[in-house]
Amino acid sequence: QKGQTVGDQVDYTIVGTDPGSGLMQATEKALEEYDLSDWELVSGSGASMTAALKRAYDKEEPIVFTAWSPHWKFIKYDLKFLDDPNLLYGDAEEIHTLARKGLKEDKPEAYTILERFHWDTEDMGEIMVAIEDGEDPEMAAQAWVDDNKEKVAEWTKDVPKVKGDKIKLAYAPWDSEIASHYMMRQVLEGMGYDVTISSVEPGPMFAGVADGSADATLAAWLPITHKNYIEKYEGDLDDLGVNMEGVRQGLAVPTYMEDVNSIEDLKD
Ligand code: PBE
Repeated sequence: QKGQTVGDQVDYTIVGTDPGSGLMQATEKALEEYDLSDWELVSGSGASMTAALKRAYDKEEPIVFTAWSPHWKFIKYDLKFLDDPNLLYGDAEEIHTLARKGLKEDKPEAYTILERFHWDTEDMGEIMVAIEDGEDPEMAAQAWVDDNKEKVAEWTKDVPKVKGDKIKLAYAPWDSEIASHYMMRQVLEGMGYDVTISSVEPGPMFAGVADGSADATLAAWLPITHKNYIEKYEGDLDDLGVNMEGVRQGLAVPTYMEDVNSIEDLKD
């Protein structure tokens, strides 16, 4: 609609994701720092966010939403992140693997695999798209493992198999982390582990690894996204390093919103 600001078009609403996520925390801060006090950030879930996106996208209607990559939405739809000149969403984010204290001594085989685990955004994207297309997550994860034996063999090389030892991975149910945790469950089961993957909210995910009720998580986005959680539990968990580079979070819009390219454009 000509003459309307982007705020008018979308009712000054940003479609958000789950309340405990780093992305929501960063967006609250962005609204302050970019002077967008007349905008409202609406929380929901990853699923409610993609449902709203699908509704808008199918009708080519305007929408401003919280987004992250890798995510199947960037593969299925033409979307763009809005520039973030003040870098409130970070610059080069990475995903880290975290383990509880003592895992290295208790389950050295799993620890070694988790420490070596590294893949890229296309790998994760394959599993995410398969799940979004309706495949069962376990089947989608196993298909990736079967198709990527060499990559998996780099993580498991010379690691002895175990006999049904239990291990528990905690994750928040973001599509990206559903993909990584289902994948790792298949790998660890292949090594003889009895694996539980447990879906929790972001706070309990970090708390669980810190208090030892979970053995590990593959889902720590750093240095910005989960900064608050990491600072809270510093010293209570082990950072096993980066499992994926080149990840990103921020605000996004469909590319058909041609005049909106920066968070600063939301002010007009
Ligand atoms: N996310 C997906 C998470 C990390 C992975 C961007 C929604 C978050 O904001 O905490």
